[in-house]
Amino acid sequence: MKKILGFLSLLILSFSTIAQKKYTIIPKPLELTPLAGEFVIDAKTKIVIPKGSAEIRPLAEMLAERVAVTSGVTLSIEESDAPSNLVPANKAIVFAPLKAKAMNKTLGEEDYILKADAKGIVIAAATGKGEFYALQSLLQLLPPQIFSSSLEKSVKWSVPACTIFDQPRYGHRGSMLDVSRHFFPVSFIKRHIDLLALHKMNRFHWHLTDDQGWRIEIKKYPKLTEVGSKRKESMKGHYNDWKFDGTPHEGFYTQEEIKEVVAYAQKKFITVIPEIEMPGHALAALASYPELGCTPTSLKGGPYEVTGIWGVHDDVFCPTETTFKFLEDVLTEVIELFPSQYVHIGGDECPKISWQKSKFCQDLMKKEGLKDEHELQSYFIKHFDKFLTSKGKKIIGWDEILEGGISPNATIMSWRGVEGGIAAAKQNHDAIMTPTGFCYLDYYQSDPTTEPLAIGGYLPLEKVYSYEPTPKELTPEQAKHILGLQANLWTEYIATTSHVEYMLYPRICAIAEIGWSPAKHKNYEDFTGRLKTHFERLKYLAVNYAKSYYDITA
Ligand code: TNX
Repeated sequence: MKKILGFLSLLILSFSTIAQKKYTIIPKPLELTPLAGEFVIDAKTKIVIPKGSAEIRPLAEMLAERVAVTSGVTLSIEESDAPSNLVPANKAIVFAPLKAKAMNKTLGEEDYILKADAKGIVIAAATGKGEFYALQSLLQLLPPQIFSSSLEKSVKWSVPACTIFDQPRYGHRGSMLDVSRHFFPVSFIKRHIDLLALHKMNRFHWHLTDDQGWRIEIKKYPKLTEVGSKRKESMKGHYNDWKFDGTPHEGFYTQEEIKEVVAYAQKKFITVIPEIEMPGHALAALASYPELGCTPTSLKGGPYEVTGIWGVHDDVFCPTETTFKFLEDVLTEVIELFPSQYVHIGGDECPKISWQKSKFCQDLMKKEGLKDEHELQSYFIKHFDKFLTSKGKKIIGWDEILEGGISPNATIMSWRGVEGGIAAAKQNHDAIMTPTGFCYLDYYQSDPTTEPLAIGGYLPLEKVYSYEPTPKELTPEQAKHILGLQANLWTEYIATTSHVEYMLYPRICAIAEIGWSPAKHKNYEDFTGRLKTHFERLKYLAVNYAKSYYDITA
């Protein structure tokens, strides 16, 4: 008897794991109810969209395109008057627009419902964005070959039956890419955006300026790209033991290219947030326009140069009228290009030496009643907070902008740990969490002796996944200021696009799940179980994910 019971429970267990394996969506949906059966896409399947919906047609086309490329079947797209019935039928995949309530839920702008059974599929949302996320889930319910770029023979294009109600936990699910230390072409930025969308991430923070290169065309100041986007050579090797590589590095995005990327991201429901660094990390700008520094030449004595050395540099923007006018002009062009409500103005790692040595700065501090250089930095940031607020924008700054007094409308990006985010929330300011210990994907993900050279640190996948963005010490009211989290990729040691992907994947999948799924559902084993199928998807997408992780899911 015991033996039979044991055998039966083993059978049930293996059935349930098989059942679980069919539903391997990353990030994990809020509610997913497995059902028996499956829907199989074939030549008779049609896609139904609401009549005249300019927003939904492209989503139907995206689905049809995937199916056509991988299966060779061309699905018809039909318009219907009222495809708002939530009962799957007629071998159709129906995009149903829902205004308010459905399945006793009130749908927010990123929420969706997906129902699949043997008769068909209905995906429903109140907005195009919700429908888009439903589509991402539908693609992940299909076999991984759906992501292939060529015809995949002998695949059964089945979707396991289920009901999903899904909703994100946080509003900011971001990825920051540093294109200053190394430049990456528009084609790669678009691919990066596609992959973020697959993971239901919604913010792309584009770090466009730094000491090592200015990467955005500004019409009024052409030297920013003529001079500032080029450096003679770069540091090679680690801090303790480095040489110059003797190879020039350059690149920038024209305004036309920026517009192209922003429009592309919009179609994938991703907001692009530009970052223009100030007052520190400014050497590329100073090399282009030396009058923006506190001295005519660099503190070392020679001319300002776009540096190839990583780290923090002492030459920074001087808070003069000339600099303020320059940065206002730059930001005026920037906000024309980026519809994002937010503009990131940097604010991190600004050494104060040049300000301490400058008579102009010391006089300005006396005149304005500023007691130290931190307050001078705050005066600088507040000026641009006011400027951008007057243009209807909001600033984001790295957590150093808390020092010397926070700007009235600033959102804090907490990177030197979580304290900045906590302090911001306690002062009724919004915060985005990007602590180095959990979100810095430029850190080693495995044994440094076998990994490509990285900046340092140690941040394996499991540690990333363990991150909880809302600090316990906040009251529920204060916790509302935690807008979400972000994976940061600084690229001092990352020179190629395939290396970028190696550092991002799969760790950014964990960031995506933390941003989307409720904390109470967090389960590392379950996540890595789903990751096994996700690796197949990434393989078909030709993503150079870190293969070392494959074993953990075997
Ligand atoms: C600190 S994070 C920086 C970057 C570096 C990064 C390397 C931040 C706001 N500033 O300039 O690239 O560390 O991990």
